[in-house]
Amino acid sequence: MSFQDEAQCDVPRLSEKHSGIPDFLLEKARAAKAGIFETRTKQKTARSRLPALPPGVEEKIFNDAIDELSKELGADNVEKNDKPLRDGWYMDHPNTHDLMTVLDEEELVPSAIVYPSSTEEVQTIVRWANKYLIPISPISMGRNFGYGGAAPRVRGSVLIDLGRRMNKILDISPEDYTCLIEPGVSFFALYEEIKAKGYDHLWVDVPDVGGGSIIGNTVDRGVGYTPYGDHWACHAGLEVVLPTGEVIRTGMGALPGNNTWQTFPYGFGPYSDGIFSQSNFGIVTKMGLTLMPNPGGFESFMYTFQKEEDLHQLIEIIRPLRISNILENVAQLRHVTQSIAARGRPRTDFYKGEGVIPKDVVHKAAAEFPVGDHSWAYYGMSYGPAHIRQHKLAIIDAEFKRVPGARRVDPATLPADEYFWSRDRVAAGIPEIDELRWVNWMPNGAHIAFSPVSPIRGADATKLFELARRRHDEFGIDLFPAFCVGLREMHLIVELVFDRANAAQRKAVMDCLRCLIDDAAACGYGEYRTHLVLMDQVAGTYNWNDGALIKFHEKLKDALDPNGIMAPGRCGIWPKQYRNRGWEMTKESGENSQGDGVAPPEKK
Ligand code: EUG
Repeated sequence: MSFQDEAQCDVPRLSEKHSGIPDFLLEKARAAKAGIFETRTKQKTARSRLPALPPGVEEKIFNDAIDELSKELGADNVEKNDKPLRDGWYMDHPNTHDLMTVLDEEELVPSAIVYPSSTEEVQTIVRWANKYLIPISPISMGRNFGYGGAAPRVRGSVLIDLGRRMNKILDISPEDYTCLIEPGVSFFALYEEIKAKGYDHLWVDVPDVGGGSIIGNTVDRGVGYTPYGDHWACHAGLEVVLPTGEVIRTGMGALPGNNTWQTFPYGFGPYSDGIFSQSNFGIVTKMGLTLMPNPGGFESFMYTFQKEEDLHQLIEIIRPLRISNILENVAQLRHVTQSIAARGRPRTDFYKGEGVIPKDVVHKAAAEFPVGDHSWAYYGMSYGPAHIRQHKLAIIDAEFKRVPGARRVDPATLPADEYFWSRDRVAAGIPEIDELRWVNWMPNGAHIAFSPVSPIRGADATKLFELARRRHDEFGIDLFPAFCVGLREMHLIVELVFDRANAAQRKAVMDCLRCLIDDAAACGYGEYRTHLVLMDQVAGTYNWNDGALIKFHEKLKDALDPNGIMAPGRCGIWPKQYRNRGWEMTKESGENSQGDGVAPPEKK
């Protein structure tokens, strides 16, 4: 299919496909797709780097192994990744590569993709991988965009696409406000099911875009925007297939006949769930999740602040309000450049010059939109009945207005398609698709995130913002920062948007990110999450006491995964077979993701 043909086909529906769009977002998704294809020039080309084989496995042995697995799972459920790579877009995304690739698109590709239908079949695949020493890389749905999408870290791994056939909502408990789900359940799907069942008293917390897997997002420790925004903190119970093929249930799930798996997350003994988030120690096949009670009312609010320097004072005001829960949700504080880009128009609509878009151009554009000119915009939500909201909103208003030039934006003045309303829905647990729009800033738009964590302090916010600004100016990249304020910390999310068909831009973005990570670490900041190609560098910054934590992870890895087959390199954790062979990606390794083979199997 050419990209012109791709542009023609309709958006997949949730009623037809586990990863599809719910009907209520269909028109919006069609419009989003049209916007993306309007500026797409990247052509699909023939593959130039075939075959992609697992390291250390000869082609003949690989082919025999794949045939054997096809017999076990059915030929339809095992496919080689040897056809031209089709990018699609957010709603029709590839599992063959990273749609938002920052490297050559053929660098991080699996050799084959397999589709298990059950936990037992996942065990079968894991045992098969151990037999042939083939690295496997699980995805739930593969929508981890900005952090690697569906791609494996080791080229030639066999990708396990869990979501296609394991996408059941196994339970929703309207009494306990919990659910139990499989990897292929998206935020869209759970939201729709709760609505269909008429459970109006249950809310789902959703991230900026709702197409992703709930399990995938949660085990990568993603965030959403209601008081239940810390997804990992809100999960309760896992079922995990270990790298040697055994299956365990954590917490109360280990007690046969229990009825508390989703209501008491800890069980008895060590709390092992943590090692299955941001790791390569197991494949999560089921997860419990607590659901928020409908708060009985909600009201979004938005304030704008005029000067970039207001950031310091504002963050100081936010901290006590957030910790005391007057500010109740993971709100976003967004920079004006991103607000402009969120309108979904290409940068060239605003500016045709080279280099970073000038400030006066941004402010002039902002002044013409309904919200008006500003430097920062705070999007928050107050929950509960009107009289309770009023109490909290009055405190917030008095505090925010201490910043000279602070302005409350009256939602009644904002048209229905204004970005504010998309934030309003997300903070009310209604999934959205709008967030994608700033990717259109560039033709063939792609994004990759720099996501450092800091305390909620003005000095830290300013330091990180200035650090990001300096490096973006140096590398000629427009700066899109948003602060997401948790309870006692904030995630600064800087999305670097680039043309993925432009090798020079991809390199500038990579070079910029490598500098940002080092700069941040030099000031004591670390990332909460990162892209596959940056995981070694980020893991390397968490190196207190001569890398004691990294060594501990390696010890766990070698004990749990003696053959080193489970997602080698993910989160910077390499099994012993790969260590000291140059697999780590650093500034020096450039675009090369591959080391010098793997150690041969030990004689038994
Ligand atoms: C976003 C938010 C994230 C993240 C990546 C992207 C949204 C962009 C809070 O976490 O990790 C504004």
